Amino acid sequence: MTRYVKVALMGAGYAGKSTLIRLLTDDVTKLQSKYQPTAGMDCGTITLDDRTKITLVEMGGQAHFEFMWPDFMKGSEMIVVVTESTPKAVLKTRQLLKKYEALLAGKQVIAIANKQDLPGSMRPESVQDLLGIPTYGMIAIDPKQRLRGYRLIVEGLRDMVQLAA
Ligand SMILES: Nc1nc2c(ncn2[C@@H]2O[C@H](COP(=O)(O)OP(=O)(O)O)[C@@H](O)[C@H]2O)c(=O)[nH]1
Ligand SMILES: [Mg+2]
Repeated sequence: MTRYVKVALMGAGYAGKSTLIRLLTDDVTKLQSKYQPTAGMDCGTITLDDRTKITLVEMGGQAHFEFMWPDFMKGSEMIVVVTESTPKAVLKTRQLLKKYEALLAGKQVIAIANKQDLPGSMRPESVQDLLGIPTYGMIAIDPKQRLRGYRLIVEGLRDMVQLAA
């Protein structure tokens, strides 16, 4: 029987969650550059082995979807907080983390400092200082980052659930 391990992506709209899901889960070679806000949710699946699949679920970023976040978080083994790497976006992300602190407690939580290709981006270490959780830089529109992104998720999950090597 296939086991599904759920990973929830949270973060403000426009952070790059849908792009990250496409980067990690599809066969797409061309990553869409025109922004389409996610209505409700986006999701994709990574097949880890013949018994385990990872489902990446995006929690819709717009405020009117926030009411669904607690449910998404409860059922997830891991939460990936995606943020743009501008100081303003990072501070907003910090507020989100504070707001949902209680629901995140005891879960594997990492942050992705996305859009590192944009000039003036904060370095992942600086983002980590502000957010207080392990933070990794990312360029979700760059197909070359696919393996690295995949590893971040799989290694993060390894601590939480017993996955086959
Ligand atoms: N320059 C740059 N743009 C990105 C990157 N990741 C995503 N984007 C763009 O940012 C916009 C919002 O991305 P999307 O994945 O829809 O954000 P979401 O609202 O968090 O799901 C889109 O136009 C993406 O192409 C990145 O690493 N670098
Ligand atoms: Mg989206």
